[in-house]
Amino acid sequence: MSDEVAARLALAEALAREAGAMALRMRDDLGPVESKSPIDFCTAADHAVEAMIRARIAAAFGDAVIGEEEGGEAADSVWVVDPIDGTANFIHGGPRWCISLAWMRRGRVELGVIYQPREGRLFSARRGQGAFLNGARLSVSHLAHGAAPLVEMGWSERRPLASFTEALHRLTEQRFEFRRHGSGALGLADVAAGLNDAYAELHINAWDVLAGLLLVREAGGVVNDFLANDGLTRGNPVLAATPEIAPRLSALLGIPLPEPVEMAGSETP
Ligand code: LIP
Repeated sequence: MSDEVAARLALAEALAREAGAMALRMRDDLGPVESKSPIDFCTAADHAVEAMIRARIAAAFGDAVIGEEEGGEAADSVWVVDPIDGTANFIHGGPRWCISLAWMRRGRVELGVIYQPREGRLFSARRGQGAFLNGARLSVSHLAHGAAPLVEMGWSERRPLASFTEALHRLTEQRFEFRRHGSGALGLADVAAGLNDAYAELHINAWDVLAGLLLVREAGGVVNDFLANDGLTRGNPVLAATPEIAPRLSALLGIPLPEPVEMAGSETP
């Protein structure tokens, strides 16, 4: 049987670059933004990028797609796509936004690609074969920096603001540094790259995280079982961390980790 994962990984990397170039072009003539909630917006670029990605996947493989803007249904062979993650940053003109693509086969994430066009960073992982940034192998930090652990925490209106601020308070009490940057996918990619020591959010969607969670596992990190309890369609909390702080963060944030805590290259849910 031909290597169907390799063929899809090659398409995902090419698609991420093409989608990134499309989003950059459209940024120059953004048009009106569409409000999904008082702080959650999308643009014509989000819709156009997702439509292009869907069309190219259909032409190449005929696989199902679940996307942030047009939705979709689970299937044995399904892509999970965020056309522009970090849309608020994209709208405001900042660099911290990306394209995120993951492919699942029979319920297991086999590949993930995240591309940040403004910084030229292409993150890529295939299950069991490591995580890479522009071809260079990645590793989580293992706290090699010797400073306070840095946790990026996301938040959306899907959870009360108090739950977020209480979590920040607990992190601070435990001498963790924290940041919020508005793109869960890039927050996870930076854990895989050792630039964040952890990423957490009390509720986030599958299209924001599936590629990034595979990157973190393949870079030697620990992640929660995001797909449990229908996480693919309902979303879930997310926790991804360098192993040295994963148990403490799990207890502090109330996000369970699978037992035993597995390292990169083992079975991915
Ligand atoms: C974003 C997520 C981020 C979350 C933001 C937003 P979007 O996705 O990646 O983790 O905290 O509120 O949901 O909407 O930019 O694709």
